Amino acid sequence: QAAKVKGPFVPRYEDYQKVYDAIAKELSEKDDYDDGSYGPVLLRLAWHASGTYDKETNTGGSNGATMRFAPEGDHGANAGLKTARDFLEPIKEKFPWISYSDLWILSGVCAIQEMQGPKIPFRAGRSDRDLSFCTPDGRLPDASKDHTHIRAIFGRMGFNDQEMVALSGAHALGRCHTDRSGYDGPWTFSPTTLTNDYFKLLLEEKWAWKKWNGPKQFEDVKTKSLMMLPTDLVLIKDKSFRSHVDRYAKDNDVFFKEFSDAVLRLFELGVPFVQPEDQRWTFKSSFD
Ligand code: DDH
Repeated sequence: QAAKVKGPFVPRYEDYQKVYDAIAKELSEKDDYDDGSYGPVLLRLAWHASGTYDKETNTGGSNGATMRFAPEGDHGANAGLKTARDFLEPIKEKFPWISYSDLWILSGVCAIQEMQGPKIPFRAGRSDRDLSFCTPDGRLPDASKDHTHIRAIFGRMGFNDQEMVALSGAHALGRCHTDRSGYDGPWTFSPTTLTNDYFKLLLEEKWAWKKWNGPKQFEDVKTKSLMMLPTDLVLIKDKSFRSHVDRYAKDNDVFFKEFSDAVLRLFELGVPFVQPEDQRWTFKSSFD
């Protein structure tokens, strides 16, 4: 009689859904952070892990989770993201088989869906790499810059104008922190729910330079409780960007569809997947 041999554990859809559920549970339980959710900072971690991608050299991107190491973790743009990495540490302990790189991206997917955003289909297969894979500083956008910079940074990742604007809609979520970026305040009145309000507010509110001794940013003239970065205002000053802001402000469904497509692409940049494109997984949300 053949002995029962237990092969290596090969995680499947159900296993990743369990990780998703564990992140969603922590998100709903730890509701005393910031505006009531770790969701925005988890999304920012996934974006900053992915947004280092360079299509010419095929370096950077979410494969590797190299932000764990000092050179990249200490880049100015990544200030404050240790909060997100620490939040995920107990999850990693509970599911040691998942790579940090897949975990960070799965948590970005979970954050978007749990904050009532669209479904973001997911593929697994990222592997963690050592610090020799850290990307050089300066690959992520600088909020003080103009349209040339935005196109250079996102063009390097392979995105077009429409995708750049769609991705920027993530600023419906979360806030700026003076002790992280130096900027201050949220973009919308509902920073823990994904909506197209970022685009609506860009168009409908009057924006003026905030009078303070922090970095140059805008505030809404009416309530002075919302903010926009210089790079946010560029989206309504540049004609091509503006055409997409108009479309997204008018129709939340169009925004959700194009945001989902662009985020999916962002999260997959530079990852050598085995799982085929037509077999992505869509996870159930806690409220499905
Ligand atoms: Fe962003 N972002 N982002 N952003 N971002 C900040 C916060 C958040 C820029 C600058 C800043 C994207 C694009 C850009 C999120 C998601 C995304 C902060 C404040 C700055 C500064 C950080 C702090 O002080 O804590 C610039 C510049 C750009 C650009 O496009 C030119 C994109 C593409 C995304 C995305 O997710 C796809 C989120 C979420 C936050 C809120 C974080 C938090 O802790 O809250």
